[in-house]
Amino acid sequence: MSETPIDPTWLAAVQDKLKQSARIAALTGAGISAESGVPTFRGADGLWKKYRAEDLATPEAFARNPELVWEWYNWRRSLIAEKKPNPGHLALAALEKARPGFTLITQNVDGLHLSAGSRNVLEIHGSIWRVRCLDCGGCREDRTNPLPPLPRCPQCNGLLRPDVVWFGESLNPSLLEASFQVAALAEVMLVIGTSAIVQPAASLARQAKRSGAFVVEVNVEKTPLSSQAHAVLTGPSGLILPRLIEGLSP
Ligand code: BJW
Ligand code: ZN
Repeated sequence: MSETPIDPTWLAAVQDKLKQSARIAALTGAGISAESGVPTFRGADGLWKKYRAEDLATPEAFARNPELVWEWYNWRRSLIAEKKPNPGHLALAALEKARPGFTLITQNVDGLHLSAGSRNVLEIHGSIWRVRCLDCGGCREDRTNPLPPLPRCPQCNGLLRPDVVWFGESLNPSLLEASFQVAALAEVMLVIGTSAIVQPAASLARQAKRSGAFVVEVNVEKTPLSSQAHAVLTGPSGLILPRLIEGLSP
């Protein structure tokens, strides 16, 4: 883990902004769960270094070889099942308690924000803990581990798929619309642990900035968003987020 000290001037500036603001939004990515031990997608140890997205995270891949895709999701489900929220997740749950106008938009499918106690959460890439029937469209939570190699719908016996958003698929339109609205109304937008390259999620920060939000990036590395953000806090979110909410009262 990086030992880079958090820039005290920026830290104080962002703490002040949070104290003054009622409508706060956050967009999180895989980086916030990295300190819980959940692998990210890009970067040296990222999933896309070992696995090809084209083989595992597209509707075409699932149509070609659903067993292979389910094998990968069963492995990820077993890995995530053992993981716990880290201080970054917990800080965002505490921020929601202090600011009821706080909305959390997450690209993560691991469910760790909900485990941490966050309630106002938009899971725009779905959840690895839900399954959806290809035939009847029925969708439900199922934490069975592992699921059978080709799990079937209890209602109609259709093939089930993970209820996540793969490349080339549209996001749920009402969740997406709600997310852009949250971004447009936010006074402060925290963008945490995302490489900010996957669309349309990456556009949410730009939308927030266009609408006048103070945009804060929290990441261990620079991203395409860094030059656009008003403040860039470089370091692990599990260290930075608890500091950001220090002294924040309802
Ligand atoms: C830390 C840290 C610590 C580490 N503390 N930080 C060309 C141009 C533009 C767009 C496209 C294009 N070609 C195709 C597209 C569209 C495509 C897209 O954006 N592709 C890009 C790769 C270019 N998007 C889509 O297909 C989306 N649908 C769509 O657009 O529909 C309309 C359409 C269709 C077809 C064509 C055109 C339009 C759907 C995207 C679905 C993404 N799905 C996945 C898998 C979800 C299911 C699953 O998990 O199994 O979502 S892919 C993966 O990427 C996952 C993530 O949610 C998403 C974003 O990744 P994230 O969260 O940012 O993680 P990383 O790993 O990239 O970054 C981690 C970050 O954390 C890094 O910055 C680290 O530094 C940092 N970090 N440790 C703080 N401790
Ligand atoms: Zn069904």
